[in-house]
Amino acid sequence: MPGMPDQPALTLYGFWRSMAAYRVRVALALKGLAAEEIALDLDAGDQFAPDFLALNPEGAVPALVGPGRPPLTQSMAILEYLEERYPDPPLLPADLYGRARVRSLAALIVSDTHPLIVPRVREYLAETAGFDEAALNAWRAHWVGRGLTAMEARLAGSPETGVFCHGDAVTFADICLGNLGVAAHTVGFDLGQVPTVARIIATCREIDAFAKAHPMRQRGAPPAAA
Ligand SMILES: N[C@@H](CCC(=O)N[C@@H](CS)C(=O)NCC(=O)O)C(=O)O
Repeated sequence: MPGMPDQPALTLYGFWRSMAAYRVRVALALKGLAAEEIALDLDAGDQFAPDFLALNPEGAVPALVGPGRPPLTQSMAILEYLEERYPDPPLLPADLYGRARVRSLAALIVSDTHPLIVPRVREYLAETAGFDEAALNAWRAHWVGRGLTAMEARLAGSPETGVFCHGDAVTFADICLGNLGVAAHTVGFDLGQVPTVARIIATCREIDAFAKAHPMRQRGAPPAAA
């Protein structure tokens, strides 16, 4: 497995469509780290298999397993771990305010947008709250659109925004924005409405680490769903 010469063997439990696994995949690649990926099928309920629940009792991906320690879960905790353990290249700014701004932008997506569209929420809406397919699609489009619009307002209105979300280097915020861009495509959101967001997503897509992490390039992705 290619990667840093003396890096420990890493195993990433993911799912081709998972936004949270995408974040870890991009961060690993940007840090030059290799991980073997075990592909779960969340649509088939693999996240509730006893073997996987032993790794993450929450029943969610990603989980990152390394030698000699329990699994790490929660994508942003994993990113923070990678950042401290492998600081080069940095994915957070050097200054305190910059780090807080980047984490704030990331949280808008990771904490306030993504949780509303995960499978367990969609399943609850369908099975308990009576949502049909159209209502589910409207729900997902609403929250993805709201997240993208809020990101546009944050980014377009800030002097700290540069080539990327914060200045001219990739940070956690771009990793999170990249996967919201994938969700935008899924719900048919026109990125023309959010030009700053669209520009940054397009710039990120030119970077190998982002391109290779794209859901449609993962094992398990349906060939026709591009
Ligand atoms: N906040 C968590 C989110 C984890 C999460 O919900 N992952 C989704 C896939 S993107 C999942 O495994 N969902 C399983 C389910 O909802 O049943 C993180 O960032 O790691």
